[in-house]
Order: sequence, then structure tokens, then C-alpha cells
Amino acid sequence: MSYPKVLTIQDISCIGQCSLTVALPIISACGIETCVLPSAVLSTHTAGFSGYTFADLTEEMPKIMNHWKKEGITFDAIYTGYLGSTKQIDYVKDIVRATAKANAKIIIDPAMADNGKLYPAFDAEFVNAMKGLCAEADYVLPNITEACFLTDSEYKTEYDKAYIDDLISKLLALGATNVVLTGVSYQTDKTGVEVYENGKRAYYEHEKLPNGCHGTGDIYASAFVGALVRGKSAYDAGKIAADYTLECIKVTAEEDNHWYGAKFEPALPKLIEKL
Ligand code: PXL
Repeated sequence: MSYPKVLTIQDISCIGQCSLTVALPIISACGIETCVLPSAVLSTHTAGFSGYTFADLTEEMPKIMNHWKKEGITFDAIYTGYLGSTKQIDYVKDIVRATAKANAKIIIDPAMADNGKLYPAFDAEFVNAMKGLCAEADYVLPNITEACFLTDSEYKTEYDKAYIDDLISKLLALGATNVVLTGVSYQTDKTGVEVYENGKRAYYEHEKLPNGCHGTGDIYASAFVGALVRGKSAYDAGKIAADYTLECIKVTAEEDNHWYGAKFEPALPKLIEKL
């Protein structure tokens, strides 16, 4: 059996069940060698904690890349999540050029916004740089807020298929080859994912849980990458990732005060079963 090697580039939030502390265990559990490039180390994530520490590793990124180049190390897929600056985005482009195998899958989660707003660390310059990175992606995985920022569209909480068609067309016009748009809800008690792959569009709809959790975007993207690299279509990977994320939210809701992340660990066996 081929043994694919994935590189994921994002920060380590030591506490918070997001970014690398989610991507590494989930993709590894999918049976895939998972290499990491930490772009920063934070004591916690930035959503809800105050006074967190931040060690910027931006200038390590080209050094790490140059070592890998010398060693001839290459990857079957590269997946990026939360990135801290436009400079990091530039370095990611260099790393993709230097280390992606010829048919590698480049998966970009433009983790920068939710609920109509950019995360505090980001501005219009960052959004522009992220547009450029998405243009080089085989798969982009934005939520609706991120899709709106990437396409200069108006953010809406109520919409119809025509609005979603427009967002997807504009994401494709940016240069992304395939699109997985998350959190698309056409009815109050349902939500889902719109998947556009190889010219075909399909919607996977599932129940909408009343409680959201921080970090579920990272859980979703990591499970998607695991399933995609294991050979699933984007639609199947999108569906598997959605079912797994729902399960994580349900497990998390069993405890009242687990506010900072989602308990993805107990649900891992269910993800693996689906693969
Ligand atoms: O889950 C996205 C994420 C990742 N890393 C850091 C964050 C966030 C979202 O707030 O703050 C540091």
C-alpha cells in the first residue's frame, strides 16, 4: 500500500484543541504520515483567552524549507490552516513550490474569519494575501464568512442557492480548482457543505446542532484532508468530515464548561471506521 506523506503548516496553540494539536492527531489517525511546520507557538488560541504568549516562528520557515530541499524531502499533500501574517503566506507559497510532488494535493483552509467578522489578528492586507494563496490551491475550504472576504461579497445569514452559486463561481475565478464551502444552511434546523470538484457540484446536508464549538473548522479540515489523501472524492471526504465534526460537537456538549475547543479525541474511532 502506498504510504502518503502530508505536510501541514499552521500554529501550535498549546492549549485550545485547534490548529496543529488537532491536525497532527487526526491526520495521523487516518493512517497518514503527518509532517508539521509550526508557524508560531502560542500558550493558548486567541479566541476567549487573554494574556496568551506568542512566539513567532516566521523566520524559521525558510530555514526549515532549505533543509528539506537539501534532503530532497517532498510531500503528497500540503495543507495549511491558521497563518499569522502575509509574510508567512509568502513563505508557504515558496514551500509549496519547493516541496510539493508533481501531483500533490494543495489544500488551503483560509482560517481567518467567522460569523461575518475577521479574527482580531487579521486585516485587508492579509485577506489579499490569502486570495493569492487560494489561487494556488487544489482545494479551498472556506466557511461563508471567509468566502465573502475572499470574493469581496456581501455577508448574509439568510440566502438562497443563487447566492451560494455566486460565491463558488467567484472562488473558482480566484483560481482555486475545487471548493468545499462549509456551514451552508438553507433551512433553520439543517446545515451542510457544498462541494465543487472536477466541474461537479453536490450538497451534503445534515442536522444543525444548537451549540457551536471553537476549533471545529480545524477538525473539519483535518478530517477532510485525511479522507481525501486516503483516496476519497472531495464529496465523500466532505461528508465524512462533516459527520465526524458533528460527533465531536455532540461529545463536547456532554460537559458544561468545555468552552475553548471540541473534544475530537473520543470520536476518532468513528472517523477511522468511515475510512
Ligand atoms: O482555530 C483557528 C485558530 C488557530 N490558531 C489560533 C487561533 C485560531 C482561532 O481563533 O486563535 C492561534
